[in-house]
Amino acid sequence: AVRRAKALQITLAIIKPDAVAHPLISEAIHQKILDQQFIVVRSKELIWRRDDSERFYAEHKGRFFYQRLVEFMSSGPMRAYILARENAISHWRELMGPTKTYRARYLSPESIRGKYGLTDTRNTTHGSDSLDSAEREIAFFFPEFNKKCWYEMDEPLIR
Ligand code: RTP
Ligand code: MG
Repeated sequence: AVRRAKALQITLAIIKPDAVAHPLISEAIHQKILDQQFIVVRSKELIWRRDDSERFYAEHKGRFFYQRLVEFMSSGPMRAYILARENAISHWRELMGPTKTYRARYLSPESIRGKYGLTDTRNTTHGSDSLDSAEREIAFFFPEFNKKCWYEMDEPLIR
């Protein structure tokens, strides 16, 4: 059967500074991305300024963890990916496991956060939670990325 490009969904994934700080952990997460048949559409390592962090997490402004989240995410290098796959958004979130480390350890010990999460804030990874947030977050990290162009250009390659 021909696997149509239309079935591919794209999402924004981040390996956060806590995981990038540990080469074996970031490598294991990267390997998981490949093992799970995601197509790595784009990836880059970068360091956020504090105001990048504040803008990206604006929806959490006022929550008790906002300051620590913003500081943590601008504390060192991270790796951002555009990943493509069928059901990329939900599949990546499933692989990450629950946000909170104690939940991840008990409910989903094989998940990325279950294995490597340090705290509820330093929890290894991020993934877009909807089509709208994927679009916004991809544009945030990769403003030059043209989704329509990528789908059209690569369709013959991914059948
Ligand atoms: P994510 O955005 O990373 O996919 O996780 P999520 O939707 O499940 O979690 P969300 O509630 O949106 O929180 C975003 C990020 O804020 C940090 N956080 N720290 N209690 C805490 O200290 C706390 N709660 C959340 C985490 O880094 C979380 O991923
Ligand atoms: Mg979220």
